[in-house]
Amino acid sequence: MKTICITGASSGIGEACAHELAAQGHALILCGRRADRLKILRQHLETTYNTSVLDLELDVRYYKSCQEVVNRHEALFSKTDILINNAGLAAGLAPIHEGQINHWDQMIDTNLKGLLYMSRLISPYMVKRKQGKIILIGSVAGKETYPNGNVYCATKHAVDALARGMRMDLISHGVQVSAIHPGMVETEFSMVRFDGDRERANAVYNNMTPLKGIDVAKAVTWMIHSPEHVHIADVVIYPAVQASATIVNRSNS
Ligand code: NDP
Ligand code: 8X3
Repeated sequence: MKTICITGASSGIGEACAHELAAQGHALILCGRRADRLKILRQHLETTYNTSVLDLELDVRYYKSCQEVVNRHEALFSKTDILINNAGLAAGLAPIHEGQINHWDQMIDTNLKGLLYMSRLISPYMVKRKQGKIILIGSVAGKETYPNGNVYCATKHAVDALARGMRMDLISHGVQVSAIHPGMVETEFSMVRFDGDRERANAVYNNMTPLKGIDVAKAVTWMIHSPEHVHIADVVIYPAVQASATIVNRSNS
């Protein structure tokens, strides 16, 4: 049984990870801004799997909030075996000269700074115990760029760079850093990106079968449960019909 912290557990990939890992008997710390959702999820996981779950309302964009939460629950956070840095979003899809500053701030503050804050606060406990895994949820957008993806792609490229840099810094301390880079996953991601425009969000997955959160969660559990001598460092996972950020075969569905 491991103690696992998941950021952004209130929907999508993070929520799927919570289900999968609770089913395997792990103790969970679930973070996100939507406290109501996390509470319902905690109750469901506790009753279904009889496992220990702590739900924490947290906006990872604010270092002081992250610090306060980690300090308040230090007894638990100091035992974190695995940190899954999943909280993130794309806001908008616009050419650079039309991009909205508030979108850029939100993506940079969440995808990049939030990941850094949580890693900075929790990794010292792992270093002290000489064990731990940090899993970053990157994206195909961190391996390639695509038109109008500019700032989102930049944040995910930074996640890719951080995965490599953090891996180098922490390996001698017994801590592994891994990254998973999914292609298209049907979650709330596109609804968030297009600010609740359901038609636009649904069109992203027209005539193709995207990944589901659970598909990424399975890759996470594969990383977590790999043998002691194995470190799965970097994984790209696509839907069967996707070949790159922009190449998707929509002709066979
Ligand atoms: P969802 O929108 O379904 O989930 C995003 C999660 O992030 C939610 O739980 C949300 O919780 C949380 N979150 C967002 N902002 C914050 C914040 N400031 N503080 C704390 N939590 C936050 O999308 P996905 O599950 O798809 O996204 C999860 C990750 O996967 C993201 O990093 C995304 O970039 C990445 N990804 C997604 C892909 C896709 O196609 N869906 C493909 C590749 C990568 P709340 O709103 O309650 O705070
Ligand atoms: C999410 C996948 O292609 O919309 O990271 O960037 S994509």
